[in-house]
Amino acid sequence: MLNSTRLRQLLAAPELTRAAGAHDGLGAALAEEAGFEAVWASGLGLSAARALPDASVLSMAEILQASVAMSRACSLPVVADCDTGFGGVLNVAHMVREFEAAGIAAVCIEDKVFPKVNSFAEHAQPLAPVAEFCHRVEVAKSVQRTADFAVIARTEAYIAGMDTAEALRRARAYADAGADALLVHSKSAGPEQIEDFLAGWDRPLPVVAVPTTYHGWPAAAARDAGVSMMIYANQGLRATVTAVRAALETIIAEGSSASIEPRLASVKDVFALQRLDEWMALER
Ligand code: SPV
Ligand code: MG
Repeated sequence: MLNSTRLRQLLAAPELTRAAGAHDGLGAALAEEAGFEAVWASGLGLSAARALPDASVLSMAEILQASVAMSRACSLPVVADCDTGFGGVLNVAHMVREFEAAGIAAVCIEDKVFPKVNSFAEHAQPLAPVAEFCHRVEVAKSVQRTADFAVIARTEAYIAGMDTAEALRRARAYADAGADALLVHSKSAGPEQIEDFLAGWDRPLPVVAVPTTYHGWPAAAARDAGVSMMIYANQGLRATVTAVRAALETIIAEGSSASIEPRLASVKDVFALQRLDEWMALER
């Protein structure tokens, strides 16, 4: 089954789909091992992995290559965070064809202005005009070659300080332009904005949420409120920073890694994630 078909099934099912943010194949393999149903190729994660800002610095080819590495490393569908679409509508068309041909299940584009900066950064978050973003969605949908490849439209209305009426106005327009799902982002401490949005949502499109700041919202409550997919976009990345920092600081402070060895993954564990045995069996 194509990854795109699998994602479509997940989004149509009554159960909540949980996607884990990742930035490499190892992160995708860990997402699958933990029981997630999808992988989010995170722009924040991919740029942070290179210690670069999430500010439209990475090229489409870099995001594509990393997304493919994640897709190869697991059997889950990958949703690629494609920011604003890497330029004009021609870039959007090229992007759709490349990600689709590479077996990525879906791309997500957001209604900010290129170059964008991460939604949590305390910088201006200007939005594109609705008609312009609708054109992007229409072009994206018009150039795909397989039926199930999905284009997820993301509104940053709340991120830009606008209200639910504006978030819904934008989301409805993107749905009517042909988007397959709608991601509504929020940086508030609780889920109230998402709940308000869902209360007014009157299109058949699945709604996607990213519980970074409203992390106390349980998956079951989100499902009951009408969310189809939750993207845990950066919890893995942040866990990595904490764990690596603590381990490396300990080695410098204590002169050895002895005290933390019980908490470190074994080399054997790493080999298993690399599927070393499967690979070596090819030689026999
Ligand atoms: C990302 O993971 O790059 C996202 C989600 O776009 S967020 O960082 O929460 O904006
Ligand atoms: Mg992003």
